Amino acid sequence: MKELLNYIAGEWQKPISDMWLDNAEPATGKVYSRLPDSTNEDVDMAVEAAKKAFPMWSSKSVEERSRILLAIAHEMKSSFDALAEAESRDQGKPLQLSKVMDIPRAIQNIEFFATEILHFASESHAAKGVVNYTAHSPIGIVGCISPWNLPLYLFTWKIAPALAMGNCVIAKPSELTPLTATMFAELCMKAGLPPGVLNIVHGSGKQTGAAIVDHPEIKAISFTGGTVTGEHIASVAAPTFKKLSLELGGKNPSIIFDDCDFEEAVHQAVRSAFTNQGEICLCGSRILIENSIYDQFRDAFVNKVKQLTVGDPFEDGINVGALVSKSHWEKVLSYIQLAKEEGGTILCGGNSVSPKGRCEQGWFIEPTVIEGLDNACRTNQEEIFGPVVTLQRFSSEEEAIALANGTRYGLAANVWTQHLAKAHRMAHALDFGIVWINCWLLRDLRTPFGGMKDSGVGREGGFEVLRFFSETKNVCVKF
Ligand code: TXE
Repeated sequence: MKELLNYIAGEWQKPISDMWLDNAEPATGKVYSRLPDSTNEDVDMAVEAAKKAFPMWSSKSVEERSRILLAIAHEMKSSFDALAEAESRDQGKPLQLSKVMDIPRAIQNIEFFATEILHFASESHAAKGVVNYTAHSPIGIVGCISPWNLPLYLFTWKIAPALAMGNCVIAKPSELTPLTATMFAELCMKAGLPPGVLNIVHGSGKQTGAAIVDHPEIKAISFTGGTVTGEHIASVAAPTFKKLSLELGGKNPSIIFDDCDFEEAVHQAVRSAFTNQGEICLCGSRILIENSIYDQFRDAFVNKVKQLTVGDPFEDGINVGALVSKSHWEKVLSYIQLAKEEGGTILCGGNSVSPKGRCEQGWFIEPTVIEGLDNACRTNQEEIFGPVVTLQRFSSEEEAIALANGTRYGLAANVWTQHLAKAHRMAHALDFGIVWINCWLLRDLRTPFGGMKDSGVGREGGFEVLRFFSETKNVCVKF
């Protein structure tokens, strides 16, 4: 069985406690590797390595840091196929998706922040006889904790800006998807990243994640994951005054007006609902449809959903792979049961799937569409994070806004209308960190990324994240 190790001080390290976790392939349900369940001692060792590396790394010129990050991106390109295969095996997503989304974006993350740092500038405020300027310096040692849905994509989204800014990093990928982060460490070695600059410590959230959050010498935490975990991290970190960036869950609406480009709206609503088995925090899981086209849209939508194929992520033409873990698979199935109990009608899907052959024991669920539920029920309020969506009607802009805003979450919304003024009105009225008009998951890495309400605190991306990963100082000079 494959053994994954921690990457500390530029070397592979076994967990000091010799505690291990099993890692399964979602498509087969079988354990195929194991990873450290690291403790405080391993995190201490990583922090010591980072402390040693920090003076050297932070004093490198931005050009030098940029060059090393670009060398890492180059190594990733050389290992593109191996990374894509590992990601699909570990996470359950179709291989094709890893090839067109996860791995290209992970490479882009590194390249983007490697070059963005060359253009990062701060403000200056001139007045009579005095000038103020803002200086940004690296914080020191920072913690990056990432989830299992887009493993290498979100891992690199955090560590690249942290490293570019001159920090040293203690990173923990999700214990459910540790493989590509481990491969990434190998590529960092090849690219010449100095030892201790990036340290990857594997393990469970409760043990390893908690040790990172608790550590007094880790000055900032960037976390993506569930809202409940985010609440917990905030409560633990607040008394220590660590900087926190929390990117949490969502219950995102896709809002379909009767003046939309119908074919495109149907196509993108399906994509937004079921890409990555619905396991993307930005997926549109509540589809709100204007009354006048409700029946027509529902029928076209359901018809398209029925054409999606579920099965082995490594087979050609598969649209929906396996859910990441048995417990998550059970959770999603329990929400389908709940939707029935709440009075919903299943228009398609609703069952687990057991494909013939090697994937018979895998964790698959049919893409599921439900109608007939009101906005207040749990199915419409709680994040399911699987291939399950609900349809609801609305008959005015005001009602659409009230339904869309009527949850605790505020991550992303997408709006479908050809009416320019209506599109802008909606964008302003929606309480979401991202509003896509006539598109979905169209990302420009320069833009601020994050949620309102219980979807998180802070913004990633662009220059925002470089400010997060730095200390800001006002320097006031009188002359
Ligand atoms: O997330 P967790 P899980 C949502 C989604 C999903 C739910 C639970 O609703 O069903 O979260 O998924 C680490 N201290 N999203 O259980 O537990 C953990 O090891 C420090 C939304 O996987 O939040 C992992 O590395 N760290 C989301 C990371 O936190 C802790 C993406 C996320 O795990 C910790 C994934 C602790 N006490 C799930 N407990 C999105 N918005 O993108 C756990 N961790």
